[in-house]
Amino acid sequence: MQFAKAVGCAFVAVLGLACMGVAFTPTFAQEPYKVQIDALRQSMEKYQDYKVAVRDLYLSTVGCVHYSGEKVAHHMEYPKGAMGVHFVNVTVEGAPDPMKPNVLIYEPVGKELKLVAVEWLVPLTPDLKQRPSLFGQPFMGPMEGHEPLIPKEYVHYDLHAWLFKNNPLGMFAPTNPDVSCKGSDFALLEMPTMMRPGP
Ligand SMILES: [Cu+2]
Repeated sequence: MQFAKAVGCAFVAVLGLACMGVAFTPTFAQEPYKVQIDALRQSMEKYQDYKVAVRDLYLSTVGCVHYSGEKVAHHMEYPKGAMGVHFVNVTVEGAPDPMKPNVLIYEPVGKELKLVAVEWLVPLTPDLKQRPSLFGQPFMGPMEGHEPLIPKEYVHYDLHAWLFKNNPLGMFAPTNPDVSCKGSDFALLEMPTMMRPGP
């Protein structure tokens, strides 16, 4: 098996793509959805100016969220890295719309906020019969809300998409080791949230 994995990695390396563990979908898995993802990126481009996002009711939750990579039993496994500052639009409701994420994520860089990712946050409600998925990616969760910014009673699924900054862990990984909160006065080291049972 080790040999097979090594060969697989070599093959992937020849293609110039990342080879990594099984925790995340490799970058090339997004290929069948390239057109859809490109269209999404294009429609989100206007939010590179955070003021445009705020006017469209994506409101800042201020804290720049990052994780140490510490593993805790029954909690989400977040590799060391940051998410950034979440701007949440609570007026976007219902089933996740691939073209209308309800969260935008910014990285503080100098005096600027750089748009790096989008996220879909789906609350676990009794009418939700199965794990949501977009772009062939099953959402992570269900998990409790991310304290201290989101109350832990807010049990939800989520999916991140690093549309505007490459993530070496993959387009849909939850954290990005290349994103930093060092430029923020509001950096928040979060504990990975607790998992909850779901459909
Ligand atoms: Cu996030």
